[in-house]
This record gives sequence, structure tokens and C-alpha cells, in this order.
Amino acid sequence: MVACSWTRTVVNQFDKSLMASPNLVGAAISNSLNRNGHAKLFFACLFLFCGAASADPILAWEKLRVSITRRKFVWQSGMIGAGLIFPQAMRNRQMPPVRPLLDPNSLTQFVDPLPIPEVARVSGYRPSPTEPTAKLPYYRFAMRQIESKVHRDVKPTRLWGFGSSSPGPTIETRSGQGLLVEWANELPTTHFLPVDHNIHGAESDKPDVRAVVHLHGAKAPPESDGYPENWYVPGKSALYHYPNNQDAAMLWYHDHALGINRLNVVAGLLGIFVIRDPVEDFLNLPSGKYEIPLVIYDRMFDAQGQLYYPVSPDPKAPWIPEYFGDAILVNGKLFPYLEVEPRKYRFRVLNGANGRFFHLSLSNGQSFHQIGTDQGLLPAPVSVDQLLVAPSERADLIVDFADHAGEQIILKNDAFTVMQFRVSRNKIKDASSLPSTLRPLPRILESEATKTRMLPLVEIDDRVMKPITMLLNNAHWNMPVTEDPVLNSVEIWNLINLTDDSHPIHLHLVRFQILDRRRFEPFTFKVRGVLKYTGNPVPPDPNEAGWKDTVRADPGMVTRIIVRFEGFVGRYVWHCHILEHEDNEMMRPYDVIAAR
Ligand SMILES: [Cu+2]
Repeated sequence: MVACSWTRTVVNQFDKSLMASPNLVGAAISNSLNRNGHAKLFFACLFLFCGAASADPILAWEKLRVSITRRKFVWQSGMIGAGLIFPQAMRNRQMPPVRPLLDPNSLTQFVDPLPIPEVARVSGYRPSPTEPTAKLPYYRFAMRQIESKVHRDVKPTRLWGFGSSSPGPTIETRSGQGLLVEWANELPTTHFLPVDHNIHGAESDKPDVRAVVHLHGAKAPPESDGYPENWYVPGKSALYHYPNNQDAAMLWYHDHALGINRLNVVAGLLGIFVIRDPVEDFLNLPSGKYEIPLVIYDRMFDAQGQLYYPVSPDPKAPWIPEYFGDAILVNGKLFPYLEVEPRKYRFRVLNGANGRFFHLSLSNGQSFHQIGTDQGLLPAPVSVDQLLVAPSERADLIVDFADHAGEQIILKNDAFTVMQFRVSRNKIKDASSLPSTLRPLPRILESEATKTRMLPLVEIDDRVMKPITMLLNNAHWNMPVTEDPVLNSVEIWNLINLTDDSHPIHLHLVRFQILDRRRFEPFTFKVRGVLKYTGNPVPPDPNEAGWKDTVRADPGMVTRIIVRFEGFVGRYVWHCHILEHEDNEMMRPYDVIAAR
């Protein structure tokens, strides 16, 4: 009991210190608590001590685990400047950098305008694969090595982009308007980021440079979904068909090659894909130059302005469990600014980071409205003053600058600067709307579900408790399929998170609704396989209560989602969207099967 009180006191002290000096103390906590085997051992010993002293050892462990997790979550979302204070090697058990790193905080902020990715132009028309008499718009996107200026004062950075940019050109289309994209691999034959040949699918007999593009959020046939094993090498391409029979939403395309996806995305292989429909048209939302995509991700650079991807201290296993950069880019620029008018804007936010959760707010404290989530419009706008977006989640926002003429407003990630809005002084007329209702949301009833699956999220550690792999449903990628929903059936998936991390779980092909999250005892589940709840079900936040394709499965919680498996029969995948996890087995194939 004494030990547990002491632990709580220390934890509380950490909390207070964290409030006072987030960079320094946060980094210290991160160092000691995150991915540090010794810290885990320390807490394991502490747990034993607590357990011996407490009447309820499971409860003692649970409290301790929650404390650890809270700290880790803070770190995931906000510890941007940590690398400036502690060497990277002290986080994540990484090797010290072999070359000097760029200090993003040494750069002048707001010297580059926010770039807006160009809208892709149709290259021609080709027969539809499903109706050969119909012609569909055809696009050709070439993955190429490019150079790009991430900041005025940083030398050009080598990236892999689509065409001549990263993020690549935006595809704009309408619901029901099918299209074809030829994704051409025109990359060099050598990878410039560290491939780990121990990772499944990236063995030494596989080429280092391979790619396959997945359109995240698309209801696409399986042969056009970018299955991770369907990668191809430079000189090859794949022609994919996107029918777009789905609601207006902002999707995004990115590489999905098995075992190196994390590296290809850091290299720059990503872009956005916007679907519109009449429901959205009718709402009179801000549009044209008043609708701006914000693709946000973190990176690390060396002093020469080149991308840096850390490796573990073990040269035989360079994989690291997470990648957190200290430089946050928006549409490919560091600290950009955007000149805006004092009126409403629609911002289409994508968290394109490998592992960082963004916790966004505006420096003047003004609130804004979220009108849509991953798979389109919410039933009604939700007023928020802070926004949590996990990797791969999208947030459709309306920000009204009408009362802020002449102000300079910073978009922040916790205490750290992301970009600047410069509101002009000129009076303007804003004819756009923020309707009080947006799109009806038919709820999928639990009574419609024909199957409920129990799906543990698992981390496997080595002897010093360093993570070596992460699993879904205790299964590796190449084990037989265990999830095989019937086409058009409804299932409830219980994501039982036994790890210390929050994992954004993504299902290909489908959209789903979050039912609830509920705290449980991981220890009891691990030992006895029994779900013992310790809290009441918590409904999703109002701004996640729409159609989703990625859900935060928080640690120590059972997250329940309800899914109708519509669209196509065939093989797809579901996975964690922390790309380091996904690459190291936290991904599983699943089959949508025909009804018998
Ligand atoms: Cu994960």
C-alpha cells in the first residue's frame, strides 16, 4: 500500500512537472517510460512490490499501467521538441544519429506559404473493367525520386513523390464516377532509408525498392486495393479501378508494400483523393479557394536537409517500434503560413504521420466545428476547441475567422507550432454556410450483427522487454485467415487492447461505426482469457460518431465497432496504422466471403 501511494505521488509529481515544462520533463518521462526495457523492468518490480502490499494486485497493476499509458499518450501526441534536449538514442532505444540532425526550432517560422497540392489532370479515357462499352477517366501517377524544399532555409530534400510532388497531386471526383489510375513505379533501384531484412516480407531475397498503392477509405475491388504482397519493382506499374460508389469523403493514397511501407511513406509516397456528392453540394460549405487540405505529418532531417530515419542499436534488427520526428510538415512544408480572409474556411485535415497523434488547437483559443470524419459528413457539426487525430484519421473542419480580422493565429500541436494563419483586415462578404444538420446517419443496430469477434491487440517483447513484434488476434501475417465475414453481413469487432499503446485500427474496404470503449483488466485477460470490465461503456466522442474507417483502440480498453461488410467479395487487410507496427506483423489478411 505504501509503495502504491508512493508510486501515485511520483506520478502526480510527474504530472505537475509536465504541465510546467512539457519539453524537458516530458522528454525525461518519455525516456524513462517509453519503449525503455529497463523502465519496464523497474515498473514490473514495482508492480510485484505493490502486488505484495496491496489487497488486490490486479487493481494495483491496472492503476500503474494506466499511469504509464497516460504518460505515453502525452508523449505520442505532443513531445515535438524532445529531440532537442535528449539524444534520439535515449528514446525508442535507437542508435545515436550517425550524422548531425537539423534543429527545426533554429529555423525562421512562417517564411513559406502553405503549398496546396495541384489537382490531378485526366490523361485520357479508357474502357471500364466492368462495362467495356463505358469509358472512364484515366490518370497516370508516376512514383519518382524528386527534390523538394521543405523550408526556405533548408537545402532541397530528396523525397519519393508522385509526379513532381509529395504529397502527390489530389484526385478530385464524384460519388459514382468510377476512374482508373495507373500507379507506375519509376523509383530508383536503391532505397535511401534503412530496410530491415528481418521484417516479414522484406527478407534479403526481396528487392529493396518495391511499391504498391492503397487508396485508404476506398470501397474498391480487391484487385485494386493495393494488397501488401502485390508490390512491384521499378519499371512496372499497376492499373487500378476505383468505382467510387460511396459518400463524399476525403480519402488518401499511400504506399502499402509489405515490410517497408513505413519507409516508403516517410520517403513521401502519399496524397489525397476527394469524393464529392449532391448531399455535400447542397450544404453550401466553403469551397474553391476557401477549402484547403492540410496533410500533417512529422519527419526528422539531418543538417543537410535530408530525411533521417533512426535505427535500433542492433545492426541485425534495425526496425524501431515507432517513428516520431521533431519537424511537423503541412502539405510538405515546415512552419508554413496561409493568408486567409476574415470568413469561414473548410480545412480537410489528414494525419499522415507514421505514429504521431496530433492534438490540434488554435493559439487564440477560438473554437471551430468538425463537420466530417474519415468517411464523410457527421450528422451535425460538433464544436471543438481541441482536436485529437490519430494516424490516418481525417477531420473535416470549418474555422470561422470572421471575428479575427488582422490577427495572426497559430495552429498548434499541444504547445508546439504547426503553421500560421494570417487573417487579412479587409471586410468581405461570406456567402457560405455552416448548416445545423449535415447528413443523416443511419445507425447500424447491434441486433443486426450475426457475429461478434474477440480480437486482442498484442505486443511481444524480448527478455529486456523491448518490443520485437505486434500482433492482431495473436496471429502473424502469414497464418491462415481467421476473419472471414460474409458479404453484406454485420459484425461487431471487439478490439481488446492488451498493450501500452493506442493503436489506430483500420479496416480496408468498409466503413464502420464506433459502439463504445470500455475499460477492462488486461492482466486477467492475459492470464485467464476472461474479459473483466472495470468501467462502464463510454460512447464515442461526438466528433467520432460518424462513419469511420480508422478507430483509436486505446490501451486497457475494449473498443467495439460495428461493421457491414459491403462492396466486394475477396481478400483485404486490417491493420494498425502506426506504420512501424503494421510493418512488423500488426496486420492481418481478411476475406469477405459470398453467402452460401
Ligand atoms: Cu499499433
